[in-house]
Amino acid sequence: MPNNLPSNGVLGSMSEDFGRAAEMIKKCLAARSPMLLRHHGDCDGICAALSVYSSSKSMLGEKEWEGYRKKMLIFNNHSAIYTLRSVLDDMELIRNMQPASAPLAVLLDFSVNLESIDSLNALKKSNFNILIVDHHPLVPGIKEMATLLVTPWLHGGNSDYSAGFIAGEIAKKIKQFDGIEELQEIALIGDKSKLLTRHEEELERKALVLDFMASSSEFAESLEVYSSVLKNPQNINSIYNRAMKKLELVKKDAMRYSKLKELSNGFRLVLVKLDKVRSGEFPARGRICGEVHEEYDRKLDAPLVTIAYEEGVMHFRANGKARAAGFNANQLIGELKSEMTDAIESGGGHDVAAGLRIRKGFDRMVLEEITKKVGDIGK
Ligand SMILES: [Mn+2]
Repeated sequence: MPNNLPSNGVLGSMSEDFGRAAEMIKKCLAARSPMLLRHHGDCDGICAALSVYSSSKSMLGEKEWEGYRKKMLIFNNHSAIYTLRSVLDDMELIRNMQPASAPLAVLLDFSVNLESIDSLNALKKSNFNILIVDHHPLVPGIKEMATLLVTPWLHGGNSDYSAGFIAGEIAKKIKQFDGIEELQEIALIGDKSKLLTRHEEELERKALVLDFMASSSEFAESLEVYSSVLKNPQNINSIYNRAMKKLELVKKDAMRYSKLKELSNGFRLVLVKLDKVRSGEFPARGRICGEVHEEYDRKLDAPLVTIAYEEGVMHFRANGKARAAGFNANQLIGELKSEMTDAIESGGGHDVAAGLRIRKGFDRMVLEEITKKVGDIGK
């Protein structure tokens, strides 16, 4: 298993940060200070949280852990944004524990965006130590908010080093536990990282199971539950089969409401009308976009951008050829934000996968502008 994981210059350059991050967590545990563990609610974010959780448990040992566990506040963050509402709740809950020393906030796979800056600032002003482990493209001002920001972007890497992968490296320096490397691999699969040279089928199944559980309200959002399901092949099988069935149904529906356009610069643009697609809780809208995108990508040999949209929201996916030809979703969103300030509410993501929120009444205008921008690439 470990030989399937990447190791190269980026990781070497990050290793000092892995050590510092592990020290922050170990120090908090040793002082029995409260720890806020907030993670993105997807496969990658859950793997990241499981790494920190299990290595902490392993460091303290069964008995000490029992006493400490209630001082670790764990939350599933349903978007990439740390809202003010969430941070105020978090701060109050921690304050009620009357911490003797500075509490630690560990933010995993989310919050590295302009929309979260006010929340990070609130934490900072309340004397929290802040450890952010993320791999989304950086925006100015975030690094200064954190006590330590661990991201591949500060070391010549990119989003392919997913948060769950990085958190696994940190966990190894807190305390080893069984299955760290498996979690790292599942995280990379979940975020479609290009660092993996091969995918083990069993781990692909586990990645889908975590995504399914994270978005279905019938499962408690508990790290213990995730962890015990991952260890039970029967649970994996039955949840995997349900997830696949649902995924296939929704994908079929979404394909019916998709339309392929050929632009004059050779780019292909797929538009998916999401408001017609009924999915319920799973798969997430962004994932539907990804599934349709992959279906077209298998058949076409061209730069391809897929946009799935419904009122007020757009999801983007692009293939390697589009990226190589000059498409960058995150950059495109940045341009829209500055050029159409009235229309864009928020947005961001990775180079080839991102999302956008649009103010009421502007959908059409924004879609036209994006089509134009994609069609102008390379001209
Ligand atoms: Mn991620």
